[in-house]
Amino acid sequence: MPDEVGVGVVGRDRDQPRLGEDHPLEEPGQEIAAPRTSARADGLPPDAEALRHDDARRLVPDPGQVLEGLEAVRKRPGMYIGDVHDGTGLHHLIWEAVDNAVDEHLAGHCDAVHVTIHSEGSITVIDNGRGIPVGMHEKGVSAAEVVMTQLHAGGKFDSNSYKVSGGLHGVGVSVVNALSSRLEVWVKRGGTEYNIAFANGQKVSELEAVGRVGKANTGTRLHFWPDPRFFDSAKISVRALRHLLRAKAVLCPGLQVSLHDEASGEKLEWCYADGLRDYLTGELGDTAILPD
Ligand code: 0RA
Repeated sequence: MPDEVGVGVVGRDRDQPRLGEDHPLEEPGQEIAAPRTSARADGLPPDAEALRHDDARRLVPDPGQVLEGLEAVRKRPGMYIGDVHDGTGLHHLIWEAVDNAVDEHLAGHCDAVHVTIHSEGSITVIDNGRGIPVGMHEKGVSAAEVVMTQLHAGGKFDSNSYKVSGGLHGVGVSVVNALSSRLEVWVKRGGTEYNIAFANGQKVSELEAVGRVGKANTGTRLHFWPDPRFFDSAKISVRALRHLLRAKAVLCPGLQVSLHDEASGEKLEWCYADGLRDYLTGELGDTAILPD
């Protein structure tokens, strides 16, 4: 049904954050920093750094970009990911992770994204994009750590080579980290596999090389455990995910999208070489298509 496809692309515009999403972790009387502002509403110095490309096209921290830490997300998750009560917020974590793969696809660097819902409720999203950048900057912070711990206040990266996919986004994959009790990141890039881990948004192990891979074997694996303290319902709707992932596949011709639900054993896969045309042809079956 065509309206099912819309599930993934029509959604609440996160440029219009929901207000008044009180959260149990929030302490009464605390000032809440407004998200996505170009100046810091929280009074902290605007010296947090994002990433930019340097002259040699390496990703380096960009002191010009205003970022917020993850505390704002943990205080008011609903403002960043939607309703935390009806399950849609939980799905937004997965969507945010998947959209990074879609961004890589749109940039011409990724043709597969695999989502696994593990039986105990954690989620793995694997893509074969370029891999989250792993370069270090002089303060000893890796680019991967910046990506996972800094909230991008006004769009992901200003680099011309990296665009935001769905229009719903802009805060980035760091919200997944902010709202997960644990997050493990595995990056394959430049012939090396790296790992870095976080708990409750805080780094618990440094980015380190954990193995060698072929140079052309690149990509990112995110394994995260959504923190049940942030979500009233820990139940992931496989049906909703199915619709979203199929919509992503329809809208990204050539992108192979798969979903593995470990609890039921169900494995689904979508790839529409010719996008919407293939999808509609499949839906219409034998119905005559005019003009021919
Ligand atoms: C920042 C910059 C670039 C890629 C990514 C982040 C990236 C993030 C995620 C999250 C999941 N999968 C991802 N894949 C890529 C651009 C990298 C470059 O210029 O080489």
